[in-house]
Amino acid sequence: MTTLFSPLHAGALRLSNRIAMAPLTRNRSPEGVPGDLGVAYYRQRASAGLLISEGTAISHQGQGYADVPGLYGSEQLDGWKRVTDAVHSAGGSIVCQLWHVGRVSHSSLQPGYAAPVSASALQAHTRTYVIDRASGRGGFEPTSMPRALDAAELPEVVHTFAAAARHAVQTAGFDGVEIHAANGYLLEQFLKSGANQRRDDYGGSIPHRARLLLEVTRAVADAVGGARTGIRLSPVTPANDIDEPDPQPLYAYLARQLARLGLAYVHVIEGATGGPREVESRPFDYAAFKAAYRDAGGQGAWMVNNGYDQAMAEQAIASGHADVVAFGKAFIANPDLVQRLRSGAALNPWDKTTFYGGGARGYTDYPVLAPGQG
Ligand code: 8OZ
Repeated sequence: MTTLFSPLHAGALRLSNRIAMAPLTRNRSPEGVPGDLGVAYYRQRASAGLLISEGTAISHQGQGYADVPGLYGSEQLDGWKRVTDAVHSAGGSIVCQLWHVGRVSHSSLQPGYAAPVSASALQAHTRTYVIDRASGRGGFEPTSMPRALDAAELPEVVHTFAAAARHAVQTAGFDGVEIHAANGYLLEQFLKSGANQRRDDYGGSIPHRARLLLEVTRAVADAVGGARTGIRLSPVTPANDIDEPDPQPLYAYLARQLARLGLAYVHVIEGATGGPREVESRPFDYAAFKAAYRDAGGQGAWMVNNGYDQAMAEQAIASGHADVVAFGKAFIANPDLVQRLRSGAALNPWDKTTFYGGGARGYTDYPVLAPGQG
């Protein structure tokens, strides 16, 4: 019988179990460079079947939060290489989450204090995390008004995703990449009609709205191989003020198109990211979505996320609902989550106040089970 602890080949990725660490923003990489603490944090969690890095900006323009890591400077890539070396030495696998926030940014985080970019000049009613340099204090601030990207700029966006993917794998030593196409960031701003009012070939119909996402995914798969490429999707999340009134046909189309690209995995956030697993006004049939992918020949691993506890995760694997389950907050507080789930040991509770920013506290100091315990 397949369980959470059964190994899995997902494309070129080798998972020692079906428990993934979800991508988790931690805001501890000044100048976008992961440092010693980041190395320790990921190494501590290397027993996950797959570590997915925190969202990592593909460009300065793609930055939307203070002190998140990047992939566009050599020091950033060197910092990540130290992380991936540590994870590999500990027997783990790690992919890099490729992130462009689009309009979910603040001018103070943009090159030359410019306006952030999006599909349309529509401001998101959401907030982003900035750090006041004078006082060193962090806090959430409203996002800035974006400008609409010109169609002529989109090839550069696609190219930047592909270049970041190549750097992640070839220079920084990641086993693969995950395209962040969820949670109201740039690719969802094109995909979902609530943020896209374009009248060109990137707005309007489903194929037009899905076009940028698919161009990016093809380019990334060409750069590093589909077998080293995953994608994260969130069909109904309202995160960062995004909305799609009719997600089922949109995601059915995506499923059919993605099925052709030979991806390692598809990672689906079920419900509202970090919140309820059902969004009342936006019913969604996840089984139909997955069936559309499989029926179109998609062979990537199916990864699910959002509010799973052990019993739900075991059921998801046993029933075939999913091949892999990603855990977020539980991994923040339990570096040895795999061992704890295997042995039935109690889980450490998480401390929300140390999720974003700060130092070792709430990052690398959660206790692990003593040898022989659990
Ligand atoms: C929480 C805080 C900041 C960013 C996401 C990258 O929603 C994020 C994120 C989450 O995907």
